[in-house]
Amino acid sequence: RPIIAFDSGIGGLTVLREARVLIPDRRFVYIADDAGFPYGDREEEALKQRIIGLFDGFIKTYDPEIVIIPCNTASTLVLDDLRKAFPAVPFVGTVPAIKPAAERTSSGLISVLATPGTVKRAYTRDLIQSFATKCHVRLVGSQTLARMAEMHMRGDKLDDAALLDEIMPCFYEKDGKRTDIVVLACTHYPLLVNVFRRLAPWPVDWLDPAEAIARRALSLLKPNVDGVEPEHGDDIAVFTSGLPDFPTRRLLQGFGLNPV
Ligand code: DGN
Repeated sequence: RPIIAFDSGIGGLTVLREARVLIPDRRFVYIADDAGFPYGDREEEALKQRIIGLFDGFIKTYDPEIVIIPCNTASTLVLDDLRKAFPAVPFVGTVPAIKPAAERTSSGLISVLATPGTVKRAYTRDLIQSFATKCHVRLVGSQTLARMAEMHMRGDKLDDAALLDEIMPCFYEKDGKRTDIVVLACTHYPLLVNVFRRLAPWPVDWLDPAEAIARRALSLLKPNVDGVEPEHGDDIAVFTSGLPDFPTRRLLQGFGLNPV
């Protein structure tokens, strides 16, 4: 039984690459709902129904051992509903790493860089209330960064000034202290992290949850009793919901993955 990983585009690959390292003995099915991309500012109820409807088909078709949702915008919206709708399947979500950031910060000033959807979710506010009341947390929603990440992976030249505009609100000072952690709360953003580092007005810890998500997924798997490892090149099947000429397909091919 495979592991499904699901995102609106290629951002989930930042988690998938960690998961494949930690879990080499399983088959992965990566599904990109690129026909629905970007999820960032979609109306909540419609997006919820879309994702639950898609999963109805995925669960029947693949009978996955577990499902990873390497997408903050989807996880903060439908994780609970998916668990209720498919109680037999363990779901591993990806939600803003506010708790680890609150544990790690020295200045007490944290930023969460996400999509507008993730920023406005009750789920995100609850995380702050539960784990970060002693810190100052600034939520920064970007409408364009996920798309910029996809363009960057396609080889398009990035507009440094436009990108800096998007990340700049993450950097603030208070009582002589500065932001020291920026949570990458959209799985597309680690694809741009080297550029973020280059443009940042001062160094911060860019917190990428990918490895933690992969560990969580590993902890939920049953031992692979037959010890059969997938053949290299056969361990990932990739599906996209868009038309064959959708850019996501070319992007995935750029990663050496063949969309079906
Ligand atoms: N990669 C997704 C996330 O982590 O929120 C969302 C990207 C998008 O659809 N805007």
